Amino acid sequence: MTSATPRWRQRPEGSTWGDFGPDDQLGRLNLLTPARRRAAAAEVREGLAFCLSLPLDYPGGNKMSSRRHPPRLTPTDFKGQPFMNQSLRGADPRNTDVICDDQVTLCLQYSTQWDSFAHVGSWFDADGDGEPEKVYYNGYRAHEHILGPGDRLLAACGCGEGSSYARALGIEHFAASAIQGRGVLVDLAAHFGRERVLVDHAMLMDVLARDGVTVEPGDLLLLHTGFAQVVLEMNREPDPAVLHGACPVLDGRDPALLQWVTDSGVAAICADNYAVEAFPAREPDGAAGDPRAALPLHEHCLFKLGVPLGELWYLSELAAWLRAHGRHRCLLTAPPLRLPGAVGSPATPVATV
Ligand code: UVW
Repeated sequence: MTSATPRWRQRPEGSTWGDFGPDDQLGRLNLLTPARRRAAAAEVREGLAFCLSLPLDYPGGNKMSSRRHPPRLTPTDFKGQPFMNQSLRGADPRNTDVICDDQVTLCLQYSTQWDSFAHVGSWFDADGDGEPEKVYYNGYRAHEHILGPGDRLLAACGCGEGSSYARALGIEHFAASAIQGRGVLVDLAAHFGRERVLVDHAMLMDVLARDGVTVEPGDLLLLHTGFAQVVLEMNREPDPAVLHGACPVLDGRDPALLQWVTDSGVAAICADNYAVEAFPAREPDGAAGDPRAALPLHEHCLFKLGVPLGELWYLSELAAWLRAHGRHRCLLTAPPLRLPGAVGSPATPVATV
């Protein structure tokens, strides 16, 4: 989506807006260059592949988030007939074919998922008129680019009343970029176990040092916390009381941690927990009434830097294999659905070692 006039006059402090081009919609995924993909491919030594997705009907139910429901499969309809186990003999008695054809109602951020940059924006005075407005990465606007029910421009996208549609920053841009590069796994679960621990910058650096993990610009960071394993063990009946207190989470309120995300050059952060960071984040220092993000790591990554976040990935088998073999890296291939206008997407990421 090219712009005749700049969408912003001032950018958030510490943001990368404009650095990848005035109309960029990929952020740090721009760092996944051919050279970096070749380096990632060099991590393939055994030819073993790991599926990094949960079954998409996990966690189960909607107790973890009342607005997100498990997928619901139904058959497509053909002239009033559900198209499951349909014989084609009706069309021609010689036909031996039996056909099934289905559809799904899918909350795109229910299970293993990517967050696009349209997932979290912020109130920010991008046009410098002294009044904040609702904006997203690189200055794309609510109601002009990111559309929801009641937005006039929905009709121009061919969307019906009550629809939503990201005219910019939709997940299809990530899909078209393919998201393939070097995954670097940090095994927080191996150090902190299954207790809820807020991992700040110092703790993360300690884990990196103790495990000899090096993170380089353009790496896709994989944070193994063990949370998805606990979810799996609950067998589609998640206990929110247990899960809200389970496994390490990043302390998104730690400025040093956010600065490390900036300085490290990571292209994306993917975790096997619910939101990568603690949600709600701990209360910040300073006056209680000061504006602040409830999800500060989301704000830093999705809104300011252009660093995609992956959530509820399944990393336990990969983490165990890497640990057993004294390795930390893999080739990671993780495109979302190429679904135009969506703000999130399930993924079936594959790690190859
Ligand atoms: C929110 O629910 C706002 O975010 P996420 O699913 O990315 O944790």
